Amino acid sequence: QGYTPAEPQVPFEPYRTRCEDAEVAVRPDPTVWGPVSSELGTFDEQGCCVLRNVVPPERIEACRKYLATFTSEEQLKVTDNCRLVTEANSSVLRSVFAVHEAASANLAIVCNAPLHFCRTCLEWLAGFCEDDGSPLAELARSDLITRHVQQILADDVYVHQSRVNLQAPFKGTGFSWHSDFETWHAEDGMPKPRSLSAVIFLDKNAEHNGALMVIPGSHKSFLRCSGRQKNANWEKSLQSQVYGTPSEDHIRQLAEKQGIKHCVGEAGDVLFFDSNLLHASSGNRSPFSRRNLFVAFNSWTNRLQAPFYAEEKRPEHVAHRERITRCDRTP
Ligand code: 6CS
Ligand code: FE
Repeated sequence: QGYTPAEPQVPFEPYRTRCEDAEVAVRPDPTVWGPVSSELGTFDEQGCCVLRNVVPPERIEACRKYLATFTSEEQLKVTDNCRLVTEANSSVLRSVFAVHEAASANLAIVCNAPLHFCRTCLEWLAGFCEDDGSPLAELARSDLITRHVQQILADDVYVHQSRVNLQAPFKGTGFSWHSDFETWHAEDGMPKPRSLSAVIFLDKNAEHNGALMVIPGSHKSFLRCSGRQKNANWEKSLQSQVYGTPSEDHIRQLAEKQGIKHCVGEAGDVLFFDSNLLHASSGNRSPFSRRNLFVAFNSWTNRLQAPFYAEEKRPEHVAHRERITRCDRTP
């Protein structure tokens, strides 16, 4: 009898992307990983869910006050702090990263490259360190948020990325359509979409001030994106994303079938959305600000590996892989 050697096992890569052939593929992984309470009823089917009045007004107010220190005139002159991202065509602040960490941890980030930081910048950061408590950090890891996250992901969780997106009045330019997981897989090495974002509304979110738009149910597909970035793509992509944006035909195809929904709500409401849900936001032409605290949680068993489709990993303040701690688990 002739012997036929077994075919070599090619590992199946369901989340292949940044490739030649953009296409709509099926997500083989679950969308909720354990039993969830009825409060989170729409999460499995739609990939998102807004819970009302989760955060008390005093805590929202404390976050707004703290944030004002970042957006002061004085601070905006300090453009070399890597945690701050401005809009592409102006010095208007767009995002502040790593806000779930205490101020002293943030100082440590910039001190990795002390030569690049001017004296004003260091003095300003040192000022923060005297008062290490940050209401944003407390809120990001609070049980108000994490108990829902732990339920959906059915695992210990940690913060993969956090930021405040400001969508400044008149000036905010929004975000083009994308799945977060596509970037986190390609550029950060996140194996599976066992992750999600909690968006804490620090202001009212309405259609006119840049509320997040989603295609409900799109988290069940995986849209492979064409084109491979050169390195340090993140410096540009956080202002205006080019690589990792699905083809317009594929977005249309899903939106025609499943529609587009604005995730609106009041300050203190919290939106939870799957890491693979297609979302975007228009700019903010209204006179009202739309500040949101985004906290992306990943499952402890799904921690980052080497990037799947990028030469180098992104910096710690954009994708945490070293300074991570499990969030407390409530019984
Ligand atoms: O880069 C990130 O991690 C996030 N930012 C953008 C512009 N797209 C993907 C993801 O949401
Ligand atoms: Fe996103």
